[in-house]
Amino acid sequence: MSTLSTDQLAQLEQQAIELPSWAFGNSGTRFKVFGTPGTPRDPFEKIADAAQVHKYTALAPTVALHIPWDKVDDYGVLRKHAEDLGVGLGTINSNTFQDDAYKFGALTHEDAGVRRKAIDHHLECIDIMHATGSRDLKIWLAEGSNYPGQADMRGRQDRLQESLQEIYARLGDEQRLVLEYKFFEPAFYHTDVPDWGTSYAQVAALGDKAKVCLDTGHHAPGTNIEFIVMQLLRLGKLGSFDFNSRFYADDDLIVGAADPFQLFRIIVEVVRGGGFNSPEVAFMLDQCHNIEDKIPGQIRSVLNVQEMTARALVLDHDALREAQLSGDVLAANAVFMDAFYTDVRPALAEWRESRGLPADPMAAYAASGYQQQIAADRVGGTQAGWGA
Ligand code: PSV
Ligand code: MN
Ligand code: MN
Repeated sequence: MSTLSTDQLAQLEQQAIELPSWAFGNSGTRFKVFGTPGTPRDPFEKIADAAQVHKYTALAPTVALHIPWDKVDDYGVLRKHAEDLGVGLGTINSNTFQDDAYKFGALTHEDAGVRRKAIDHHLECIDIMHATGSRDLKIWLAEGSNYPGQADMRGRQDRLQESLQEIYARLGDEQRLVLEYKFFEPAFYHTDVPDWGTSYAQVAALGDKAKVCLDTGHHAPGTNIEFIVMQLLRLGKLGSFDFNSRFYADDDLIVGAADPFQLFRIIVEVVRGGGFNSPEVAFMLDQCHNIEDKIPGQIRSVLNVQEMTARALVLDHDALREAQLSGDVLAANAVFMDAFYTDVRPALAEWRESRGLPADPMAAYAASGYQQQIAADRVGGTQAGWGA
């Protein structure tokens, strides 16, 4: 008998994980950016690579763009290119962190002229969303200060709200704004959107079309991220996930690599809170592949999410509830751990084959020759954007 029921497999079939275009570009640290043979030279090639991930997994039907890294003359043409390859364009990510004008802030800046420039960039992103058919505008802000006394933190919150209101007012009826938080970096003393509470307060003041984006790498060590997931779902404000792994800071490593148990715990709360396969919650990767090949890195990542989702789905909620109600701490924990330790890999491999997919997507991609082909065809791939 399969480890996974027909109903669980039907739920897994609906799973969609958006890929970031920047995962396919070269990236690195402030010490060195290592180039990878075959790296895409433009947004069209990034999308072609992303389509490979979907081809072998059926898990990644959309690709997120980052503006201006993925700027093109005609987004209709880019959209058609994606659709011809079997994928769609997803979230549009704004960028107010690579321009000299933003040294002391963008949406929070004291100078109205700088705020205008940053707001206009977001309005341009919304125009792009209309052309790409994207629903979500994702805003991550690199704003804050390095020294106590440097900035008027209160004034910056007020200006942030004002700027966001102008952006929010431009959204179409079907569009949303998701505000991502991050506890530090590049600012080291204070960050203007450091935590879910601040993001929640800012988006709650905007309206229903504004939600919080939770990036798994953006918390202090030891943070109970699944609690935040539970709370945001409870409040109806969890808009999206940026999945990745961290050991030390914002490491952007492969999701599920550092702590698969944490990923499992997060997905258990997503399922519990009705966020799984809900249009309200977008699942996205936000990763870099500094030393490994990028396409297999992304294949590994979506498979990790699928595997932990399958384990979360086999959790016996009735048994868990019974143990909780009877105050049987150890029994409750044992039910929880039983699900986590269930090896769903053979059942997933069999199920993939039954749907005409490769049982082992990593091996199928490696055998396809695509990696060798792009290495031969593409010369001079670009960086993901950082430092570009
Ligand atoms: C910077 O921390 C960051 O990694 C954020 O997580 C954004 O989502 C991403 O860059 C892309 O802008
Ligand atoms: Mn992120
Ligand atoms: Mn990050």
